Amino acid sequence: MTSSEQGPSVIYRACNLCEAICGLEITVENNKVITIKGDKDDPFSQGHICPKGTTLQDLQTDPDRLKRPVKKVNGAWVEISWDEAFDLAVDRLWDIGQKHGHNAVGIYLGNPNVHNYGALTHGSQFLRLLQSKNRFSATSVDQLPHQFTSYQMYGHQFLIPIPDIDHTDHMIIMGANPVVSNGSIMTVPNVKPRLENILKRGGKVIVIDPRRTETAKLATAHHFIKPGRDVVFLLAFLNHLFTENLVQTAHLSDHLDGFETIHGLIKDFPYGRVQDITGLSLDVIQSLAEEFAAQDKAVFYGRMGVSVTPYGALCQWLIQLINIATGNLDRVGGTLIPLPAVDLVGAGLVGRGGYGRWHSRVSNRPEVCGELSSSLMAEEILTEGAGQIKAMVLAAGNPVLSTPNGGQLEQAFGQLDFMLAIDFYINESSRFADLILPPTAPLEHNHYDVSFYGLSVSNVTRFNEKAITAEGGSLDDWEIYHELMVRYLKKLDVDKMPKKRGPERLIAVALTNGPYGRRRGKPEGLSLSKLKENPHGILLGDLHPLLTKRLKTKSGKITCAPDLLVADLDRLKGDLFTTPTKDTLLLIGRRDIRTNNSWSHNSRRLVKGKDRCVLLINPADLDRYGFEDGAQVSVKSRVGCVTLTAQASDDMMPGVISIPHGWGHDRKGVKMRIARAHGGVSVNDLTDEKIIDQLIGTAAVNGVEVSLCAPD
Ligand SMILES: Nc1nc2c(c(=O)[nH]1)N[C@H]1C(S)=C(S)[C@@H](COP(=O)(O)OP(=O)(O)OC[C@H]3O[C@@H](n4cnc5c(=O)[nH]c(N)nc54)[C@H](O)[C@@H]3O)O[C@H]1N2
Ligand SMILES: Nc1nc2c(c(=O)[nH]1)N[C@H]1C(S)=C(S)[C@@H](COP(=O)(O)OP(=O)(O)OC[C@H]3O[C@@H](n4cnc5c(=O)[nH]c(N)nc54)[C@H](O)[C@@H]3O)O[C@H]1N2
Ligand code: SF4
Ligand SMILES: [Mo]
Repeated sequence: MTSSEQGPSVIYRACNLCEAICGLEITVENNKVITIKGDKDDPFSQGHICPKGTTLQDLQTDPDRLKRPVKKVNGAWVEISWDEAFDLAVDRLWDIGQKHGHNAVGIYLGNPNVHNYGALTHGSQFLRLLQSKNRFSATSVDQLPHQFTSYQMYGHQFLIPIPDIDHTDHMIIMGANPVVSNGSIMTVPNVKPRLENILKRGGKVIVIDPRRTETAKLATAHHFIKPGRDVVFLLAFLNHLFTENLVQTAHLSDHLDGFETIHGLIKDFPYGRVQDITGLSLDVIQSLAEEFAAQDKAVFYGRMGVSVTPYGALCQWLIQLINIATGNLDRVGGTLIPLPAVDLVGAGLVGRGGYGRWHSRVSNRPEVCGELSSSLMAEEILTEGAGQIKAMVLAAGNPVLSTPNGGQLEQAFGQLDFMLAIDFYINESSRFADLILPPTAPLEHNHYDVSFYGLSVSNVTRFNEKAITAEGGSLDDWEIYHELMVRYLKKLDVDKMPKKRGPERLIAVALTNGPYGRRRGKPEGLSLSKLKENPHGILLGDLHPLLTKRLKTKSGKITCAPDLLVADLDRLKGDLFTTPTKDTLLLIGRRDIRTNNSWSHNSRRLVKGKDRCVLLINPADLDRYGFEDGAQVSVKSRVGCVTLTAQASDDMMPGVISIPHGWGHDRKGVKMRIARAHGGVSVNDLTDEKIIDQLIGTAAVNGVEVSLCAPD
């Protein structure tokens, strides 16, 4: 060892890759990661880790990861200095905004932003300066129905009730696969044993899913459902609670506004048609409802499979109503609201939500919770006229692979005057950029989970220092945004520049002012230094009933029948209940334990082995189409066609096929060598930007009508 080299040290840190936020134990020597393991002393995740956690090491050493800004010159990438890059970015965005108006600069924010506190704090400050109404994000291919429903019913988009998984006796899981996804809108490291514990307590886990998933396999029971039809199941379930007098709003009774109108709104649907529509008999649904109502502690939980469908908002509303009608909302063993140490909602640090405060230019579709549907992005770029998007800022996102009709978006991105990407990869989307600003890798910056402690099944807090010091010049996301902001403010002739202060300071203030803070006459209370002294994290206790005290509605009560959702029931009457169910194949998605949306495939460990980008299909359907197991098949939708290997699986509901998202890397200009060599196809070359939830614009990437044919 030379004098400048150090012996190994151990750093504890939360994994930033998915919502489970597992504690990691990272051994570092000479600024290099030696090992990554689960942190057994983390009071929340207790040593749990999945295969992705260890591969943060691969991301750290990936030679394809950018460390310095790159500019496209005659189609080739050229490294430039940070100064030149910041000037170029702001000059171009400013000029385009001046020439064509603020809305000519569009913004797309990807999922990793919510896992990166500096991007959240400083990104929003810079992006607000751009004053563009053309703001898009992964939210509208994801959890928008949860946010919208909470905004409508509880008065704040982030007052989202979370399943009290550790205390419930009965859990219905509709359209989620937590055993693989590790939980979502439910931060729950180590979810599998927690689900198994429900069974050990003598309780039940019931899964409703068009695929017999990994979660379904450990459940008490699994029921297939036709994709996109959950809303009908939920109506029949809720209606049965009313008709059988099983409704017991219990402790909620004084807090409900409009609940008495609900039965009248839903009782006249032609429930005789339910089996036709959903594939599940009315009897089964009714007995599930009776069983649910009979439990002391039960929770109904629905996630991606119900959210990203044409009726996602209605589904999430009905799920809230079922939990209310059975007295399980805001109750131990039902659903509860976390009380995070950095309390964004309580401190008023995030907006309540909104609807229709502005509309999209081309299709006149409403803004929802501060953004427009990502399904509208391509048309806003491609359709000429005043207000057309001419430039994009793409931050931590890969919409070509993650939003519907990726092919059309490629065409749109190809004709922009300017694109700035803030990303460390040249991937399927950022390859269209003119300039890429690469932030530090996750282990190279401090970390606090601003978002996920607010969605967590226990109250918990943890601050982590960086494990590695960045080499090669990359800056943290917040530093990038700060520099952009300073230059933009100069353009605006602002004299007083914001001080360069990192997100850590904001966390320190929010912690001490927060519900557990040192300032509240509690010298033992939380402060940033206390968190730094406890790198494994501090458990702040179980969730407890709190929602009724935190409601942000004008009436101070739960709005059970919001006008927009009630009106949307009419769409259903004129839609699912009247159109005959067609005999086409319906496409759904799939996640795999070794994937993380579109950006985990440049790690050899995560792509090795059997091809995972395959089409799963029921053997009877494969036969019906005349294909052998393992054959190459082409799948066609209105917008595109992809060819991949078909794999027969009894786990698929007849009439339904499944293709995972986040693949399709073998495209010209993608500079991720391992990912390209394991390219796969993109399911979002099949999903249709025209099929959205008409109320809030969420992309319906589940339940897409497709056909199969032999490859040309
Ligand atoms: N068909 C179908 N489509 C889907 C889904 C589905 O189930 N089916 N799921 C949807 C869901 S839930 C989601 S969340 C979206 C995800 O969609 P996106 O957020 O658009 O895409 P990601 O694949 O998460 O890409 C993240 C990008 O951020 C970069 N990145 C990672 N960390 C950082 C960082 O700290 N800073 C910066 N600046 N960049 C970073 C990565 O290099 C990568 O390019 O996909 C959605 N699309
Ligand atoms: N390994 C891994 N983990 C991840 C991610 C990842 O890419 N890989 N991504 C992370 C992200 S960003 C998110 S948002 C979460 C998502 O977390 P989850 O929602 O738990 O994950 P999905 O696997 O998308 O689960 C959706 C389920 O819905 C089913 N489904 C599809 N269509 C329908 C339908 O119409 N009705 C019903 N009832 N079910 C349907 C699918 O078969 C699938 O089992 O996962 C996170 N965790
Ligand atoms: S489940 Fe895996 S990817 Fe998710 S936080 Fe834990 S280690 Fe990271
Ligand atoms: Mo997501």
